[in-house]
Amino acid sequence: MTTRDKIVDTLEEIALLLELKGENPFKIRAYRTGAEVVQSYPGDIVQKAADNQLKDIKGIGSALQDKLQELASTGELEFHKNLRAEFPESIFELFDIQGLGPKKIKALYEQLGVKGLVDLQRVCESGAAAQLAGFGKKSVDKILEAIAFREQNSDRFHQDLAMASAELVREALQAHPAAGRVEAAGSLRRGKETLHDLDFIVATKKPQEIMDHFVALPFVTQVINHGSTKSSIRLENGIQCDLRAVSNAELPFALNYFTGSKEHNVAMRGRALKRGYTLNEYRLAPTGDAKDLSANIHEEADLYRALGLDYIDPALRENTGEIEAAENGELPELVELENLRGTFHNHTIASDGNATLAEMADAAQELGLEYLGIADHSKSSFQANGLDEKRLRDQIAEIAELNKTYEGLRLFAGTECDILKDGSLDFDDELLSELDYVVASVHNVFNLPEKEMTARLIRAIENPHVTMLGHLTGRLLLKREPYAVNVPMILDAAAETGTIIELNANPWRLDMDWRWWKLAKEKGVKCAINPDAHSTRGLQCLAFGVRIARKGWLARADVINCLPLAKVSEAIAAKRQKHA
Ligand code: DGT
Ligand code: CA
Ligand code: CA
Ligand code: ZN
Repeated sequence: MTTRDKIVDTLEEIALLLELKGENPFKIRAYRTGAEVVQSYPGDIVQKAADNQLKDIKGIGSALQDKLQELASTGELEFHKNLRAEFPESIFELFDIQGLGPKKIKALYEQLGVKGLVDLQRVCESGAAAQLAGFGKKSVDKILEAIAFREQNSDRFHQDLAMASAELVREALQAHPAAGRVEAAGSLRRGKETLHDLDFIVATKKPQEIMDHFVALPFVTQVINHGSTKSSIRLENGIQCDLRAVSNAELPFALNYFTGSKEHNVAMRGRALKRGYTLNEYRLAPTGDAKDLSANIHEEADLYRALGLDYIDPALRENTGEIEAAENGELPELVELENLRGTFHNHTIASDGNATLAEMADAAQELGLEYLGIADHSKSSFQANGLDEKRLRDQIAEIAELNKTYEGLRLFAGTECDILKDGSLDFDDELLSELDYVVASVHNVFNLPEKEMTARLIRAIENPHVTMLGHLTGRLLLKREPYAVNVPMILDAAAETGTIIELNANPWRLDMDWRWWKLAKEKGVKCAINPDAHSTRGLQCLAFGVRIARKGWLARADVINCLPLAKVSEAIAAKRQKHA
């Protein structure tokens, strides 16, 4: 059976391949839009497609309807297969390289026969790539750096892919009649920003049966290890998944151990020893005449209690003070997805998004949000079709009109304003003052020395119209390093001026990094969890943002988009008013 994800992936792949062929942009956009629609459609779109019932769905033209029917009913698409056959499989590797878009990939492929990463490295090192129009020595050096970076990180994955895969595995395991509790562990459960492999624990009386079932699942492409209580497989997308089978009684200990982190485990074991116990993945056993507590431990919470601790949420298990806080009853009550009432920093077709204002607003309402901030790019981001003054003023008016038509949803008019090289902003203060809020972000000149970059950001922070700072370090996880910036100095400036810092929830960014949020919170800096959505589906990235906020010890009170509409309106106006 075809899944929704498979359809979405296929449509997106077609769009990429058509770009490589230099096809008409409208045609390409039709596939991208189709992918969005399929992804976000509330009903069973796979069934509808198979039944050829897509006629009334906006965003799916007649040509696409036929293709979707074929795809949904047969699991394959002739058109897609033929397209793929025109290019080598390895061509997709090139899309993971920072600085390479479809145009450059096309030139490399057609003129130098570059079929994948190995070829790319060769033509960059030989000097051949530098001869191509639009390349040059500098950009070739950058590509070589990007290849090295990619290779260093080739065994790690982003959260979105990992979570989708984990869901698949969990369901397949749970389906086995001998499976008791099935729990995700490891970095997935801790909500790490990128992951190396997935770890699952299953409670069962028949471990061998579960292992045999696991290694034979339909999406397994490689069996790395097949044992009687532990096995490892590789999924179609390259992700490794480890499974351990334990008894019911062992489950809390195994779950705790395999959730990690290693550092947290070491601290827990040390604590147990001091209290007269050994702790491992199977049990907590008295070493001397301490009382045997095993009979009382059914859940992880019981284990923490046995060691004199409050229950520690997996997000916090990085040995960065959580054990001391748990001992003293000082753990924060972490923010939850359900606490979010709205969000800022979202794009529309006016810049580089692919949904209209109204489509974004509808999607936000469907998610149950009370407010949605629109922050399209500013004019210097011409590559993202940034708005100039005139277009932004038109958008402000359009948002005001739309606000009259919605009940229960308020749109905020904002901008994602470029911070220019010297720290000045892309729009003047007069225009900025007409907006409800401003996200200020760096989108070019990433290579300044730390001191200059920090001064650049602080200058932007000192502008009373800058409500929040977007994606603080510009990193693209597993693709582009963060630029150099002194984060504590930025936090001080933000605290002093009342500037909010964004937690960009896109799984490629997750920026500002979770390791800094505890410090930010101590300094009184507020967080905005922003999906940086470029589509209606992009709004769902909020869930990734919340996972990272939890890793950063943030509570509801630290996150401004947990505020109801009236309060958040005050919060985003506060800085400006202070300086008026
Ligand atoms: P990853 O896979 O690199 O994204 O991160 P993890 O944390 O999932 O690491 P993984 O899969 O190697 O191991 C899962 C957990 O098992 C880890 O978080 C803690 C526990 N663990 C693994 N090896 C050791 C070890 O040598 N000592 C201790 N104390 N715990 C370990
Ligand atoms: Ca892991
Ligand atoms: Ca593992
Ligand atoms: Zn941005």
